[in-house]
Amino acid sequence: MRVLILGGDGYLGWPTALSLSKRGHDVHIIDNYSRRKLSEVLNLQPLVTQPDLNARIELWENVSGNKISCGLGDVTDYEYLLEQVRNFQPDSVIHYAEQPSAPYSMLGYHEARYTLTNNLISTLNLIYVVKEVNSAIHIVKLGTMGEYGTPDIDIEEGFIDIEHKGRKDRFLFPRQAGSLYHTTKIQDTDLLYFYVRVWGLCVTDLMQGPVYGMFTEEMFAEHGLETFFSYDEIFGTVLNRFFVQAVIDMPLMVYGNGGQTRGFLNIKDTMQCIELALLNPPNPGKLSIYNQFTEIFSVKELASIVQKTAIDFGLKARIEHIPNPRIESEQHYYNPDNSSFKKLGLIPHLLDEKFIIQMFEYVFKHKNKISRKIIKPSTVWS
Ligand code: USQ
Repeated sequence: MRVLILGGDGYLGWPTALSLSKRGHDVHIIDNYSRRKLSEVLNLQPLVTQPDLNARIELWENVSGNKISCGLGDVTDYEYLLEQVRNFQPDSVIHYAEQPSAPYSMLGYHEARYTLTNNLISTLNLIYVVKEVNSAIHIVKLGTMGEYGTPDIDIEEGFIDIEHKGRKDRFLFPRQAGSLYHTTKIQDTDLLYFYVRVWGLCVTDLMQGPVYGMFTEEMFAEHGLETFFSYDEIFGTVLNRFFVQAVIDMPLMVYGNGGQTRGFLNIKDTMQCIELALLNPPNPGKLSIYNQFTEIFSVKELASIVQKTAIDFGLKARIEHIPNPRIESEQHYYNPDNSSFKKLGLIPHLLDEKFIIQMFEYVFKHKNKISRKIIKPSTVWS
């Protein structure tokens, strides 16, 4: 399969490129380094600085013998994206090229505007380019479980049948986001669903939960091929942050009472889900929505799991509940369906002690690079 990855230099984009390349697909990456630039501007560097895209690709070629091609450019530039897609002629496009951080989108007007324009225009451009070049191209779009919010009913995979005053119809599942970032993902889904209906496009929208870890089969084997590992308050996600906090003897920072519950997954399972989605495109004119997570935890449960392993490992890992910088429900019902990927063959890598120790060991190796001052949250929603 010829696969174009938009945002192929990022936390998930880069390992996806390696994973698909290893499995024999032809991969082309587009990236404008926006994630690197935002980290630099905010002075929030990932734990380890990674080589630039051309250097990473060369390293991969030396290790695997497989070629990956790339374009350094911006997918919000319509003409650029059109040229790249025309030249590469992909069977599928994976769209990761979005501003991925909820706290970043809440920093202020300029950050909100950047998130909104970057995320929506990149999606709109992709839709128009696919229509122009070949409307059979399968679009695989990264959405988020956060589109659904935390409703007091079971969460279906994308759609819900509603009976109202004696009549029935099928709708997108109601969405209520908890940040501007999550709101842009809802708007992406609406855009895609609209153009699927009017132009018969072929789209899979993946509602992914928070991802943790960094070792995929390809990255673990060879040093220098790792993905970014962020632990700061803007780009770090909760479990990855707990690993770093435990290693440097900082308390594990649970926001509020920690009853916030989400569907989590190991980065290895993101790789599996992406390939399963690519291999199972919907029919033209159909939007497939899959919920992409493997296990459900509250934040305080996660903190206890990390603490238990940390103590066995000789660390203290005190848990501290700090005032919640976000506006979100801290105690709620949460029962989302995730059966589609299991039916397609996903074999989950569940969170266990062995994995947590592997993460501690990785962080320990780079302990001297950790900046304590970028960990405490200062971005507030209100
Ligand atoms: N949290 C803490 N302590 C921390 C960091 C976060 O208690 O140090 C809490 C937050 O309040 C929140 C939960 O942990 O309730 C998850 O926060 P997060 O920062 O790990 O994840 P989030 O901001 O929701 O966003 C991440 C990714 C985003 C993806 C999303 C999936 O950055 O790209 O879409 O996870 S989901 O959460 O299902 O919407």
